[in-house]
Amino acid sequence: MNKTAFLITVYQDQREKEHALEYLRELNELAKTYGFTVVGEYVYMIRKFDAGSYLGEGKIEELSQRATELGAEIIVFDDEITPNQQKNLEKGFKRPVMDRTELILEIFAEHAQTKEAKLQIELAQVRYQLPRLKRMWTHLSRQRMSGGHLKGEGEKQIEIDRRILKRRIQMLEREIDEVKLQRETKRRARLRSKVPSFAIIGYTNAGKSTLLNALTDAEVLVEDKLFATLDTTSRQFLLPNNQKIVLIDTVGFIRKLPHALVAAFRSTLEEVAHTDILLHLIDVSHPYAFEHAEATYEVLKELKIDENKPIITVLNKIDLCEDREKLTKFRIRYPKTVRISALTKEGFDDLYQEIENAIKELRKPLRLKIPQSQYALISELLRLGNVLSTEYEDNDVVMEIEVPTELEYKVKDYIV
Ligand SMILES: Nc1nc2c(ncn2[C@@H]2O[C@H](COP(=O)(O)OP(=O)(O)OP(=O)(O)O)[C@@H](O)[C@H]2O)c(=O)[nH]1
Ligand SMILES: [Mg+2]
Repeated sequence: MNKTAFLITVYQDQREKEHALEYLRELNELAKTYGFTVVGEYVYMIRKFDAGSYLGEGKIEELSQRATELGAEIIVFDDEITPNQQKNLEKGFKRPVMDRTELILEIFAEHAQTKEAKLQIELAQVRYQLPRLKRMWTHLSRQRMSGGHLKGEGEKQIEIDRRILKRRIQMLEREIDEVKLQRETKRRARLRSKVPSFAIIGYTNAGKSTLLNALTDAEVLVEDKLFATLDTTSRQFLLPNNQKIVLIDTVGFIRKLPHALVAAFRSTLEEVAHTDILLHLIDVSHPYAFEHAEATYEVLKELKIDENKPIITVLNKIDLCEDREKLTKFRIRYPKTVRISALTKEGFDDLYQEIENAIKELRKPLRLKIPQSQYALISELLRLGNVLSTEYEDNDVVMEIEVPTELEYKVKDYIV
């Protein structure tokens, strides 16, 4: 979208100032990614938010003038703004007002490639719009009033629009469920193939796609932009020890990832939940690398991803990071760290080693004694486990088997 934008960030406590500046920098990147030309930025401390208009009338007046001087067509706030505040802000600024959530939604909408991503993003957008219909009515009403229509018509229109949106939501949910089924079939096939799977996760722009490309022939789009990737791409890779693995590149995380998005992208993100091991990529050259890593953990929590899932922490872009002390801090704070550069391929041998180790830990060798009547369990174990030996004793099967961790709970009563 080729428009000029004025960015505004506020904070409530002096100690938050530095973070507010970083948020503004990130908002700037988001705005540029979307194609806005940023003509001005503004950070300031606010004592108390105005429930109705967020900033209060005086401030809106002042900033509105500033926006005019700067030639800004759109106002973008870093914070999430309620539908009512948004309406009042638009009235005060006499310009469209967006918040960070809406901006991220717009970027996602532009970058979506596959049918599934497009459906999911539309669902997120429609859900975002639903409580904001009044706002659209304000835009509409201005045109309509000048056309000499009556006010009541707009109210009726909102009712109709709301019904249309609700129906659209139901339709989208149904379509997404269908795509999800296909995805699950694929996932089951993968599970049967016993190939360990790795999800490359991390903050947006950490270098996830670069890593997938460096290891495989995926040729995923790599860009110095936020949210270059929205669709999951999986590729097989052969480790130096000839072990086959599947690597999955997926959508990047961000601080305060909008809830509407997390909800809508749940089925894509569930891919992450179903992989064996996570490769958490961190751009260590970024001044806020720690905050980014923490934000990633926040999103994992929101996705309810098992805390015990093995994670390899991959410190990326070491070619840009001279700060040894910082790297040491990461090594202390996060599990199993390796340092690499996805660009120069430095450190890849260590990465392979760490991946091989993690796979060894995945399957637990157990000795099990299972009644033969447990057909279903036995056949599942034969299918998914790595059987080392089988013997028959009376009515029991005695197996030495490497059991995938996700099946452990099913066999715990039969361990001998
Ligand atoms: N110097 C350097 N740059 C890198 C490295 N890895 C990735 N990059 C650059 O970082 C930028 C982002 O890389 P991507 O691979 O698109 O990052 P991503 O994590 O997939 O980002 P999203 O898909 O947007 O979430 C690109 O400009 C890459 O060239 C690295 O190890 N060193
Ligand atoms: Mg990417």
